[in-house]
Amino acid sequence: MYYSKPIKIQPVKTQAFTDQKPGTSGLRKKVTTFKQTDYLQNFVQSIFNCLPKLRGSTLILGGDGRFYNREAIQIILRMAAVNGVAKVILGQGGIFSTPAVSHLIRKHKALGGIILSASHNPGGMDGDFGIKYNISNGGPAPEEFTNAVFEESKKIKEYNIAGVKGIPLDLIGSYTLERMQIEIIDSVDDYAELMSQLFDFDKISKLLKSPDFSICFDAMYAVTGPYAKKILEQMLGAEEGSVIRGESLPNFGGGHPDPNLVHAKQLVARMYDTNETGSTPNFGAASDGDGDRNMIMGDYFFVTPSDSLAVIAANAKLIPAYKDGIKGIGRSMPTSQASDKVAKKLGIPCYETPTGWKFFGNLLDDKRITMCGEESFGTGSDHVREKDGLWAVLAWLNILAEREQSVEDILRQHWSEYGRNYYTRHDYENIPSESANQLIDNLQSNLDSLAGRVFNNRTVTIADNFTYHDPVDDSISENQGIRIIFDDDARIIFRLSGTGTGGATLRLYIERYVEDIKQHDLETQEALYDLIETAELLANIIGFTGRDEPTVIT
Ligand code: G16
Repeated sequence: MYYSKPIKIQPVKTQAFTDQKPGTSGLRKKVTTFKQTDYLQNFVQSIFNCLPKLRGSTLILGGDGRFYNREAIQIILRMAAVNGVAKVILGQGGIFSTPAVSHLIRKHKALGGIILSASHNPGGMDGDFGIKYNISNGGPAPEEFTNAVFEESKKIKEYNIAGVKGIPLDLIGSYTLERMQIEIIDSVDDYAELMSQLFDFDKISKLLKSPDFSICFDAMYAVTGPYAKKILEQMLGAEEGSVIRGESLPNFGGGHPDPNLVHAKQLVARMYDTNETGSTPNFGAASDGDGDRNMIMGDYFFVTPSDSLAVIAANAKLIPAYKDGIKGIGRSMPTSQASDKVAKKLGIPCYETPTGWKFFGNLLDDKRITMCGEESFGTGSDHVREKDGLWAVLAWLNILAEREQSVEDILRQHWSEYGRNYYTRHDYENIPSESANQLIDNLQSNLDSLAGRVFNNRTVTIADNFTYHDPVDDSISENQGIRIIFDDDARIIFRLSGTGTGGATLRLYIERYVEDIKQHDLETQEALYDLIETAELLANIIGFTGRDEPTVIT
């Protein structure tokens, strides 16, 4: 046991900051911003001040291991200790993936959890850092709470922090800080145990040990490395080396831990054999900084996140945890409508929510949906209240083990049954916020005149800014993205990202549904060419941003 020396606490006087407004998923800023005197402390105290049940509570704490993770953990522990928290369950070395925190909050019936991550944003001393509070259902705090924290952060005058040194973070065991108990646990064990309860590990293991089947999982030097090594290699028997870039590094090896075709270059090279080794794995996947995102690939084949959700939902009964069927599906508004087709066939509802996992929480808690997903490489189910990268990987492996077909064959069969939703997202990153806002304002002011107009032979049926009415708590979220919907169900959507830290990112989402199997072989950008042209024209992207092409296409 390690006991810190108790000392008398005096609140520390502080000046409020005006920029601590949480975005799509918590507060994300440059490390340099977080390292300003009192910046993190103010935000943490603001969270604590908004938690009436904090005294005597248990909190889960951990982060994705990015630069500043360890210092931030020590600060939060010292603050929790003198703000009345009874117990903190902490991941060894300060590490937990986001879905692991969500699981532990639920398992221990904790008041909530604090996750330190800027997700897929780059790390390192000039990179990004982030902090997010998850509530007792294990999910991200709803807007009502994050708005209250922001209001608190603008008027905060003092915070409480123990004047003791921190505790050693790397040794599993029980510690005491002031009167608060700290339990340091293995970061992976509980999560791995949960996965083994959901999926058919015997079947997956047989597949992974078969000489005809190999996988490549790219952990992008981020948090999932140890999780994937333990689950895929040690527990399921995938060949050693199946997990690449599996060490967790504070700067993610200098890369951008975003699992997409642009940033997961090493995985893409293997799956398309661009280095001409003469062999490709049968299945490929990548996960992001904090382990909640996933990208799924077959050999020479990319599965869009929207299709991935649809395929997992359509095949859910093949997975032990969902063998009795699923109750409903949730997807964010910009996510393709592929899962709507599955829901229709299954005779279950499909809910359309704004971007942000927090909007699925009520639907999951109310048992209206079992699975949900987003175009932004997020997929998950009611097993936790976060999206879950490795869960999606295991779901796919379980389906592959049952169906004994390739990833591509499964997709082609899916399209032949449900039709294909061609889908792309174009990101214009780091544009001046003023230009981005002007572009959106301009679009907004033209919306009323769009219905009925014809562009490239399509007639606009709906042009609006998406408003979500939560069917569970009746809350209303406005301005969630501009939608232009056409008479053939094609859609063009514009919104500004809520997760960036520099300037603004314009996201343009394009979708077109094609039922005819003879047209399922088009290249995606080609299939959507006329809609992309219409979108650029409608928004005058070049005029407002000066950019004639996106920075990232997924
Ligand atoms: C977060 C949210 C997701 C959201 C994504 C993109 O993911 O949890 O729900 O879809 O951001 O948001 P935006 O388009 O506003 O950048 P993560 O993985 O960054 O936590």
